[in-house]
Amino acid sequence: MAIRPRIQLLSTGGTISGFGRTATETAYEYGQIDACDLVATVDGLNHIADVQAETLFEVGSENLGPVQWFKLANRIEELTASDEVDGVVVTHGTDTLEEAAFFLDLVCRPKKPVALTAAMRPATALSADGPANLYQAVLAISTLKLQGPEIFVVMNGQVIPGWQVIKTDSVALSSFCAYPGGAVGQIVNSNLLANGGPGSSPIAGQFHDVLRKGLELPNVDIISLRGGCGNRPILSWDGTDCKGLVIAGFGAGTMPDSLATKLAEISQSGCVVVVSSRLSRVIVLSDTMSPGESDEIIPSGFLNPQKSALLLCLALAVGLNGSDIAKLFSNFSSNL
Ligand code: DAS
Repeated sequence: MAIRPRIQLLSTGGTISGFGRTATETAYEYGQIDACDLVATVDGLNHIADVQAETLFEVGSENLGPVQWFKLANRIEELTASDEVDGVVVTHGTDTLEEAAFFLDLVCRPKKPVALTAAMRPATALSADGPANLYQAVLAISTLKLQGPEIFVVMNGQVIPGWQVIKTDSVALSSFCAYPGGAVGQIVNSNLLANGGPGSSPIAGQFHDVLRKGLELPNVDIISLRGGCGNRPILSWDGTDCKGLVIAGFGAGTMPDSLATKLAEISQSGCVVVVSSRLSRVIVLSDTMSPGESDEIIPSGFLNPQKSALLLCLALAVGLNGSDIAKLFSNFSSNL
């Protein structure tokens, strides 16, 4: 047998490792399956790789945040630096998978490919998607086509650059897609059809110091707008310990004029303000935002509010000022 790639599996919890009460319920208990059990549920996995399993956490990803992201990122750096490891697969919840993947892209400098995967249905569900997703994630980074030291998300047969992944549906198996680009690979049975596009963001690993020095991430809030809100969301916002604020505005970054006026005051008081959109496929540019928005207010490009908040958080953690942060966000609105 050809030497099989050595893949390390890191399990963090989520639906993929959950048990439902019946095969037709999507509600489930977390952490019912540890990493070793997850591997055992996937027939044929040992034909494509030698998988070693490790349980990092056993929680829903709605409860994961900077503490766990740092632990996961450090473990990925450690494993991918090892000559004994050819790649890392992370099983994760779906709800904050896009933040975790973007965080890893920005702070990690992995030496081998990393694939995150998850499941929309618990392991006990009829046609559970977890085992196929796990198989495909291992396959994706075991083939020679995706050997770049990059972060990918593999879901429902799609190989997606980690930083571009968005969750678009609460329950559909096809919930994850790449935005604004496209998938860099499609898996059919045991074949990876890869167009080999880049998996890393334009600023991949730029915040490696945050990981290396264990810098604290400052608070950044997101305010989501609804029609007719006027400036009330800002009047009721307690921004005392917030150095950054992201607005999930309408369309391509519009908002009520009265709110734009308040935001201009906030941005001039030292709080860095980024405007994104409440839509799932976002484009906010300086000339698409509301006219009253001041020059200090930063358009998010095609980053959705949660990714904008993460990038703003990291930028503030390393001490960047407003104009440097604006340059950072421009990486996500120029041609790639
Ligand atoms: N509880 C959610 C999570 O862990 C569900 C899931 O995994 O899909 O993200």
